[in-house]
Order: sequence, then C-alpha cells, then structure tokens
Amino acid sequence: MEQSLEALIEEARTAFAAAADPTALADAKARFVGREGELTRKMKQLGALTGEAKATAGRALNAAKQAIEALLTARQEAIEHAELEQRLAAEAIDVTLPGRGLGAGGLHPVTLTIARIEAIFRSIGFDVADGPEIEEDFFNFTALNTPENHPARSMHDTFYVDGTDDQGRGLLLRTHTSPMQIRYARTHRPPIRVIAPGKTYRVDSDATHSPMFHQFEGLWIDTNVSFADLKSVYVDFLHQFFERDDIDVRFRPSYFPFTEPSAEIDMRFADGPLRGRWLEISGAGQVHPNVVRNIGLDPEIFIGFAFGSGIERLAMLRHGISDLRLFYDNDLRFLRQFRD
Ligand code: 2U9
Repeated sequence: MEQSLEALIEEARTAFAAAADPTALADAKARFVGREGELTRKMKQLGALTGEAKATAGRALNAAKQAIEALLTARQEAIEHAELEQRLAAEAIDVTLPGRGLGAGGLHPVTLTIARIEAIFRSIGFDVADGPEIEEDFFNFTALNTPENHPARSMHDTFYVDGTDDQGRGLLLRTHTSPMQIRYARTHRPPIRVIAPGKTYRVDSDATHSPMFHQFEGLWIDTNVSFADLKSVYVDFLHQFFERDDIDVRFRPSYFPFTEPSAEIDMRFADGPLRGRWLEISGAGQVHPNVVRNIGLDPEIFIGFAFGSGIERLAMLRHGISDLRLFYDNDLRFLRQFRD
C-alpha cells in the first residue's frame, strides 16, 4: 500500500531526530530526498498522472518536500549547535584559576663565577677583554712563542676549522684565552692590566677534561713589575674569591712556551673537607721576551707577568662540586642550586 505523505513526513522527522551527527543525518536525508529517496521516487510517479490529479499530487508532493527539508535544516542546526556547545564546554577556561606565572630563570654557575672573577679584578684596576673563539694560528700559537713543531699544534690537541683568514692563514678554536691578551696588548699602551675570561677548546674528554672549558688569564705589563706583584695579586684574588684568608699558596717551577721562568700555583685550605691538600689552581710566569716583542714592545724596557686558571675548577672548589660534567648536563636540579 502506498504510504501517505503525512506518514512519510513523520518517518523523516523520526529518522532525522535519531541522527546524532552530520554523517548520520546525511544518510537519513538520502533516504527521503536523495536521488534514490522515497520522495523522489514518488515524484517520478507523477509522470503516470494527468490533468487535475497530476496538479494536486504535484502540489502535495512539493509541500511534503518543503516540510521534510525544513525538518532537515532544523535538525542540521540543532546538531551544529550541540557540537558547538560540546566544544565550548570541553575548551572552557576557568578564569578563576591562579596563573602559572613566569618561571624565574637564573645564571649558569660558570657565568656567575666569571662575573665574580671580573668584579674582583676590576676592583684592583684590571680591565676585562673579550674576543673571538675562532682564532688565527698567529694569535693562538706563533705570537705566544709556540713553535711550528710544538705538540699543542697537533690535530690531536687542537680543533682546526675549515677555511683561512684574509691572509690565507689557518683558523682554529682557541686553545687558551692568551690570543685575546695578545690582541689587547697590541692595541693598548702599558701599563697593561687585563684579564681575558672565556671559552677554550681542546681535543680532550673524560671525567676531569671537557673539549670545551672556560679559563681566564691575566696579564700585567709595565716597566717595573715583578714576581712579587704577580704573587700578591693572585693571593689577594684567592682570598676574595673563596671569601677566606686561611689559604696557603706555593709556586712550583714549571714550563710554558710563552713564559720564562714559569710556575704552577698551588693552594691549600687550612680548614674544611679539603684541609691540608695542595691543589693545583693556576699556571703563571714572566712573559717570554719573544712574546713581549710580538706585542710590539721592547723586552729590555717592558716586563710582563701572566697567569691562567680554569674557571670550572675554581667553581668546583668553591662549591664542592666533584664532577666537571655537571656544568654541561643542564640538569635543573643542579643548576637551581645556584639561583640567586
Ligand atoms: C700572554 C703571555 C702569557 C698565560 C698563562 C698559564 C700560565 C697556564 C693554564 C692553567 C690551567 C690554562 O686553564 S688552564 O688549562 N694556564 O698555566 N697561562 S701563564 O700566559 C700568558 C698569557 C698572555 C700575552
């Protein structure tokens, strides 16, 4: 039996109401007003009628189609509205919650140690110099009296960089901060009192050596300085750096190409966990006459003293840190301890 149009509209209403999402609604729509849909099928049957009967049936079908389409639109809007409501509820922001705030950062312990060293040396009249980490062979080795066949120049000890400077000379990652001292001394007149802190690079890696580490070097050039001046400056620095006076210091003979005579500086605390143990803390010496000449000064008139220390080593002794690698791991549990 042919289904009445009222029944068809009711069936569409039920089917649309049962469709919970746009896909289900599209399926339901196809059942009634799609190309194979029930209403479309009825419209095709109009061809079999004629005259007034055809006109009446046509009007009834058009009215039914409009009614079904209105139901469809209403249901579409209802589904869209429900989806929006659901999304808004899921993404709701509770404006009464406290803000997360900005996490307070802090300076790295090596940076803090450099700042501390700089402040101490500035307070006794030293300037602070900074320069390139990719250096020319001349400033890193030649000017520092380090001969062509010196082991420090070997590929095993030094990181070489592709390319050359504008005079065709080799480039490398500086193995010490001394090249900066050369650059500074060549552009300033004596008396020269300067420290150069910063990163240095050597082919070396184990628990106590890192391929990159920080050092600072000091240089004092004048007409009348002596080892006694060097010693007083360095001992005063140690007292200020460690904030204690119970520190013994000794100089042991040593060798560096850029100083002659040369010394290792050892220190010893009178108290605390390291009590009584001599600790190597620095190298030092009188600047070699060849180096004074390479700076552009007459070694018969000017005399210089220089020293160099590892910054991580100083920080480890000051804070009781046992492993050098902690400085480079970036573990916040370690770094947070230095937040001031
Ligand atoms: C100029 C002339 C001489 C700087 C010096 C040392 C001795 C030294 C090392 C200690 C531990 C570096 O960090 S470390 O590996 N340094 O022993 N450095 S004298 O001598 C200079 C510097 C500049 C123009």
